[in-house]
This record gives sequence, C-alpha cells and structure tokens, in this order.
Amino acid sequence: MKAVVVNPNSKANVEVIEKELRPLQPGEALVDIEFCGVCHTDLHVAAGDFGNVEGRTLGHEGIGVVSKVADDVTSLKIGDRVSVAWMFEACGRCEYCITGRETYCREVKNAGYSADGGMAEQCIVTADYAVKVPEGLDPAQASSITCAGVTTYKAIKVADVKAGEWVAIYGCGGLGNLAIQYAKHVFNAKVIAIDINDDKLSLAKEIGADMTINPSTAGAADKIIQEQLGGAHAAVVTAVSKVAFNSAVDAVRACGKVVAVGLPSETMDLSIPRLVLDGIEVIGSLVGTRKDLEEAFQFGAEGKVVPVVQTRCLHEVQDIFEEMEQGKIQGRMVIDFKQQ
Ligand code: 8ID
Ligand code: ZN
Repeated sequence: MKAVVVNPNSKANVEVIEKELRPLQPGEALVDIEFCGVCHTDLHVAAGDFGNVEGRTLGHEGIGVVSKVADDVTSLKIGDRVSVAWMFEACGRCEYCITGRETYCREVKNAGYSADGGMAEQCIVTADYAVKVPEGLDPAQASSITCAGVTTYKAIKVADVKAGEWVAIYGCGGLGNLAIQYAKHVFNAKVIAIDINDDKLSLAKEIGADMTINPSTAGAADKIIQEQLGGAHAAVVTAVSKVAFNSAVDAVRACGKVVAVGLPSETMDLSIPRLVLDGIEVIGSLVGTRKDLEEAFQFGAEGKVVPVVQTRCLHEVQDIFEEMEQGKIQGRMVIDFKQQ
C-alpha cells in the first residue's frame, strides 16, 4: 500500500512509498483510509522538530472504514467509519487516563509520530481508541475535525469562555477556521480573528468572526483589542509564531486565560508582574480526549461547524506541505485516497 513517510532528504521532508503492513495483533483493527488532512503538526514532525522519526507514516487526521478486526475486538466491527487521531492509544490506567486527561498519559502513542498514522491507504489502529464518525458527517470534513476541530473545541473549553464574552483567535489557518466556528456557533462567544494574511481574515469573516485584525498592516492586535474592548476574556493561539503568543498575553483583560495551541520551536516572553498583578493564566492544551472528539464530531454532524476543506490527490502531498509552510492554504487540504 502507498504511505506518506518522513524522509529528511526528500522534498518537504516527505515522500510517498510502498509499505507492507504487519498482521493485526489482539485489540487492533485495520482501517481502509478514505481521507487524511494535512496538519501543520505533520510539518513539525517531518522537519524533526520533536525528534528524528525518519520512515514513520505521517497523518493524524485520518478517516476510513474498518475492513478487518482482531478476534478479541468488540468496540468496532467491519464497515464502521472511524478516525485516526493524534490521540492514538494510552495506557488506560494512570492518573491522567482515569481522570479525563488521557492525552497527557506518559505512555501515550500519537498517530503519525510515535505510531504509524493515517496518511496511507491503510492503517492499523488500537480499536478502543478509534472514535466512530457519526452518520451525516461528510468524511472529508470529519478528517479536519479529527485534529483541527477537536483541538480547538477543547482549547475553547479550557479557555472557559462564556456566552457573549470576547475570545481572540490568533492564527486563522486549518485550526483557526474551526476555532472561530466552535467559539461562535457552539460556545456563543464573540470572536476576534487575528492573522497576518488578509485572505485568512476574509474567510474568518465569512465563517462568523465579529472582528478581524491583521497586525502586519493594522498594528499590534493587543493594543487594538485593549483600546476597543478593554481586553479579550480569553485568547487561543494557533499561530506558529512567538510574536502571536506574546501579543495574546497582552490582549487579554485581568484574569484572562491564554490557551497555547500552536507549536513553534521558540520561547515566549512572559512579564511576571503582568502575570501576577493581572492574574493572567497561560495554559497549554493538547488535542482532545476520545470524548472531546465524539462531541466535536457531533457538532459537525449537526452543521454547527462546517470545516473548510479542499480534497487533493496523494501525489500532491509534497506540494501541500510546501504551500502550508508558505501560508498559502485556506482551511485544510485533505488527501483523498480514492482520487488518483
Ligand atoms: O494539540 C495541539 N496543541 C495542536 C494540534 C494541532 C496542531 C497543535 N497544533 C499546532 C501545529 O503544530 C501548528 O504549530 O498548531 C499550529 C497551527 O496548525 P495549523 O492550523 O494546522 O497551521 P496552519 O494551517 O499553517 O495555520 C497557521 C496560521 O497561523 C498564521 C498563518 O497565517 C496561518 O493562517 N500565523 C502565523 I504562521 N504567524 C502569525 C502571527 N504572527 C499568524 N497569525 C497571526 N499572527
Ligand atoms: Zn494536527
């Protein structure tokens, strides 16, 4: 079968190769992949930002149909449509797993990073961790919810934004377009969308942002937000730049929460007096649990959020990675494994 793997000597650090899958082990299922979105995390993984994983099959926005299950599997059956998410498997026993924080399990495996992922014609999953896609949700759109959607849905939960409050979304790309939609249409918040590309901001407006700011032409977003609104109640940062993280800390009002989601390999500045005197919280948020994904999917199935996706062919994968690095993508590019 064809798979997209990490290769530091190849264009965009990825290549498409032929790979043989091993036989299923107890607890596993085989998924015939239909779609897999390209997330900016795939670029970080391929670039070796989190360590060298040469040869690893990428992909954690996989959607496909179960074609085989190991004898002992009861949670899935042949024909079920399921997801291959970053939250690929955890121990199920530790303090994190048993308190609803399974993404932080110290033995967690992540699809497309520490386990072979969904950017391939087939993928072996741990059956109990593959979340089912509800009826009525388009599978290409579901792929985008599998990471971008659940991550931003969870981040807004963590931000604890109440109806009518202002949340600043820094970065309006693959994650950001969904952050705006969940904030606006699920949490009933008011949204300030911030991006350095005007085309991202036009999309943000179309999908419901109440206010848009391009800091590269309008000036510092934090100053504008403080002057016009007295500060946001919370900020969610998906931008791949420390500048955005620093601005977010300055954009929130007293007792505001800054939820860090983007993963630039940088260090942010944090004024200790600002943190202490204004009671600011800066919190990291990592994807979402299986339950979060189930909820995030359901809002998609109900049409409350509509992921902005475009399907592409597998042979275009290197181009997609380059386009993403250059900030040229609107919403998400999703590889369609049936399209040649
Ligand atoms: O669980 C997590 N925490 C998680 C899950 C999934 C993805 C984290 N991520 C991380 C990715 O690894 C990546 O670092 O979130 C980041 C964003 O992923 P993405 O949304 O898939 O990337 P994208 O589609 O390229 O969007 C990035 C946006 O940021 C804007 C770009 O214009 C683009 O629209 N941006 C940048 I780069 N610098 C900016 C700045 N200074 C900025 N927007 C505002 N200010
Ligand atoms: Zn992702």
